[in-house]
Amino acid sequence: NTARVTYPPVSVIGLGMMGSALARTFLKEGHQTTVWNRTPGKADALMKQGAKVASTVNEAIAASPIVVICVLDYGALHEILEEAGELLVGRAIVNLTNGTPAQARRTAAWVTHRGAEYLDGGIMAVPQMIGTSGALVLYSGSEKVFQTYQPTLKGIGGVNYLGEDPGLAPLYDLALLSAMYGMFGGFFHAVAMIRSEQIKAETFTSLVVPWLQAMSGSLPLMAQAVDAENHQTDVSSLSINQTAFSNFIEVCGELGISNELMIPIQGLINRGVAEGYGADGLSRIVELIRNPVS
Ligand code: FVH
Repeated sequence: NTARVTYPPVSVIGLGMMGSALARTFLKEGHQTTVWNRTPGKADALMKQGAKVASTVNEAIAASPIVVICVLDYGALHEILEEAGELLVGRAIVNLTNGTPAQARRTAAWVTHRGAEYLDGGIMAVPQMIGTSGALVLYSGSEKVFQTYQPTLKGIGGVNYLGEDPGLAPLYDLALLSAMYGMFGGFFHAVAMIRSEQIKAETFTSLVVPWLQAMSGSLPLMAQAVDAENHQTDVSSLSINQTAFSNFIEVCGELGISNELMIPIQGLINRGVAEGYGADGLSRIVELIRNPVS
């Protein structure tokens, strides 16, 4: 039943690469946008585009009912918010700083205790994507803030509200980024292999992209296996992967490249086989990660 506010004034705190992109987008969308950054020079370009530049954090917070914060980490966020005191009362704090679920939950409790409402967000985009349909921001925390300011938040990119638990957005964010880093890691290792034989990375990459696209098609089936806790396979067993993996490690020696990215995966496969799961498929690795050896 909360009223939707289409163009409320917005304050943006933190004008790094991401914060500046957010402020630019709010300005383009037609919001009165007030900005603050620890290092003042970073506000100059935004001022020329019509932003009001606050000379203090408190001035920025006082300027708008919704305050979007995007700084280095939660340590910086708390340094900033601790200055605000009574000014926080009644405001919507939307924190788009990268952090952990526990950090988000603690911060939500801290902010709420001071009379404000807290919405956490995980930005699944780089600054250049902000304001385009390619950007997605995951939100969790105050549903009232999400509903009230949804039209404003949609200016940044697509929205996905995950629920009242403020820890959910950073959990999904870090999990999605983990998947991304896994893909990048595999790609970097593969390119290092190819380059050691003087083959152009670009030539090779034209094979990598469709290969990874084809392999990503197996992820929903693996997810089903994880949810069902049934890792039986007619595709590829841990045992067969264990045998293949010794080739992945041996080729590093042959090519004179590092095996640092491959060793942890080999360790998990070896542990799975040693624990009696050799006939299971690769999805068993999720259980091995969830049950680390102490
Ligand atoms: N850039 C990206 O692609 C990613 C996309 C996904 C989300 N991340 C997260 O966004 C947060 C900010 O990242 P950023 O790219 O804007 O980072 P920087 O350009 O390095 O700017 C950092 C800003 O933080 C301010 N800051 C740092 N420490 C403090 C402090 N103690 N007190 C107040 N402000 C602080 C810094 O201020 P200054 O150095 O200019 O004075 C910048 O405004 C981050 O969580 C990413 O993980 C971005």
